[in-house]
Amino acid sequence: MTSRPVIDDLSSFWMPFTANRQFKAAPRLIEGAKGMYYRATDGREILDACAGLWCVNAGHCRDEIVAAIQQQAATLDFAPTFQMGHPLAFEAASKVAAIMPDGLDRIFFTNSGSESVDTALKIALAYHRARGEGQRTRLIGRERGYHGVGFGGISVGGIAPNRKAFSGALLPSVDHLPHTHAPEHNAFTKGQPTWGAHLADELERIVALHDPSTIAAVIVEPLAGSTGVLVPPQGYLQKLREICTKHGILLIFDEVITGFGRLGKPFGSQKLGVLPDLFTTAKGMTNGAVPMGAVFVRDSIYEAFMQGPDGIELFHGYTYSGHPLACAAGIGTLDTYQEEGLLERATSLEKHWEDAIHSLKGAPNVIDIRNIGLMGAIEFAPKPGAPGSRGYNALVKCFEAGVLTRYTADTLAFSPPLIVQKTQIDQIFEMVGKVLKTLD
Ligand code: PXG
Repeated sequence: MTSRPVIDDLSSFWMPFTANRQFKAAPRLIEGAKGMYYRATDGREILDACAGLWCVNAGHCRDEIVAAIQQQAATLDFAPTFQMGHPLAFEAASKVAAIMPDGLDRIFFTNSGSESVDTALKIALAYHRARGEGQRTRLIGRERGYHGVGFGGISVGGIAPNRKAFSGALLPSVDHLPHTHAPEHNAFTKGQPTWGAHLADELERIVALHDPSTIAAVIVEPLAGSTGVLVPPQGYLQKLREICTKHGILLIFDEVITGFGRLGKPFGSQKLGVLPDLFTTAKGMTNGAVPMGAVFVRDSIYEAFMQGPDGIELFHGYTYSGHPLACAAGIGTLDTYQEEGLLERATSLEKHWEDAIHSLKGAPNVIDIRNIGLMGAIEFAPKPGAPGSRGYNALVKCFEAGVLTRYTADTLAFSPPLIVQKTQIDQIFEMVGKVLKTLD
């Protein structure tokens, strides 16, 4: 295959979550990838310290996944899953159900994290209605939560800029828990902070305010990822679980980032020791190779839908739910994870990772470092008069130095592919350390 020439017209593509003018004036373009590395269009190798966008958990262009997608594209490109089926969708669902905690193995396929979130919220509402509790319509999210960009997701989400332009059209009947970020108590904590479990008690206050019988579900990321890796305080998720159970409220964990090995167990809730009633996933499910997401649902929730008269039980779904290419990619990905022990590998690297990232304590402007599993974040003091500029400049300079990171406001986030070697972990933080010395 001949490679295409590098494009010089950047005008048509309206880039997502990007300062388009800034980017197009000084683009950073990637044209290839293998294993732990991207290749930029100028030929430089870039060490991937964030698994693309938290999704390429087995590393890039893995042979088994590539072959599975290629073969599937030539065998069955598309088949409907509305009133029809194709075997791969059932196989993919069963395989992934096998790594789920017992009792949480009914799977609704989507194409993204945003769709997974909106699907989970709709299942929660429809579940209560199916059981004769249709008055439970209220949803509780959390400040700083990121649940994608659908109207449901931004309504329960707590990222102010993502809501601002749409504030007149958000879902009604939503309330928010306070976020758990408290650097004044928890700065430089390794793993889960000891301070902050009481923040979950706010749920009792919100529940009492609205009356428990009106509340359908609470949705949180077990660990808030894209807002800057906020590790939940010890005991916090347990309290949320207890309060939800007490009041008959469904607990939804958004595991779009923490799913598929990021924290050293197949799912974050297993690492953190609390099981929700529904999970949302996407990212790591197909190693980023084909868009796919899924909602995992407790058997008892699924069964509640199967009690009525015969007919369509849930009026919801996507043309591409269970798309053959995504299913092939998902099966190839799961096989790769299992053959290489990747869903647990973060556990054996966690200490090395923790030591490496915390070695940057004391670097200029660093006010907090936090980590768990193979995730971590470095937070900077905002530059007076220019909040966010240190985070953005750090991202650009890291890319120039040869390492891909993510930033949100003044926080740099890290989540490398789970195949990362210890020497590469050391390289990541050496390069970042050098960059931090140059930030103004
Ligand atoms: N839930 C969570 C917890 C997420 O992190 C979504 C839902 C939405 O997924 P989709 O596939 O619709 O994008 C996400 C996505 C970042 C970054 O830079 C994070 C996400 C997406 C893009 C960038 O931190 N998270």
